[in-house]
Amino acid sequence: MERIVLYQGDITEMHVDAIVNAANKSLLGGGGVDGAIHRAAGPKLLDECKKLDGCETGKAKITEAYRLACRYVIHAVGPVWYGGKNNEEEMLASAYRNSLQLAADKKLESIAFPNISTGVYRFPKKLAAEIAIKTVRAFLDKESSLEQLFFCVFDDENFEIYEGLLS
Ligand code: AR6
Repeated sequence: MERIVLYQGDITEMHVDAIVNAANKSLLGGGGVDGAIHRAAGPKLLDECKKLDGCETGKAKITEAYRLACRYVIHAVGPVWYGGKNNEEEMLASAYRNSLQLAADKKLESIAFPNISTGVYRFPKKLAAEIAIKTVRAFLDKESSLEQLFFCVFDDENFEIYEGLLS
């Protein structure tokens, strides 16, 4: 079984233990994949998020998934791209790593990531994909409960990039 799988589609429909949300520091919702996740999960997700007191860039927090098909939502805060000299690369790697650590702490077996920071936050897509793949491979190489990791891409550009890098 392939441990890292490329999937194109809507992350809110994925039947995995946890989906990752590309959230912002407030954890109170927004547009893009964050908006889609909150819409699909229903208002109880926001109620739980309000109790979390936000989240720093590069970190992540976990909640229940309510009406979603998955069991948990891991809200990761990626960096806004300001040109690359503000520690953006390390912050993006850190967002992936901390999400994976939360999943491993709960002994989850499957997880799906969107392309964190590559939408509204303008992180260059190819560089973001290289960082994402390198970071998750390093994590999965350690002992981890995770048996399957999905890169859930939405747009064709990210699909092409991931297809090229993963093959
Ligand atoms: N399923 C999977 N991927 C999606 C979906 C979906 N339903 N919808 C969009 N994407 P973005 P960011 C992809 O902008 O750049 C929010 O307002 C999209 O094509 O959602 O990390 C938050 O509240 C892109 O490749 O997240 C923050 O304020 C990727 O998800 C801010 O945006 C990420 O795009 C975070 O910005």
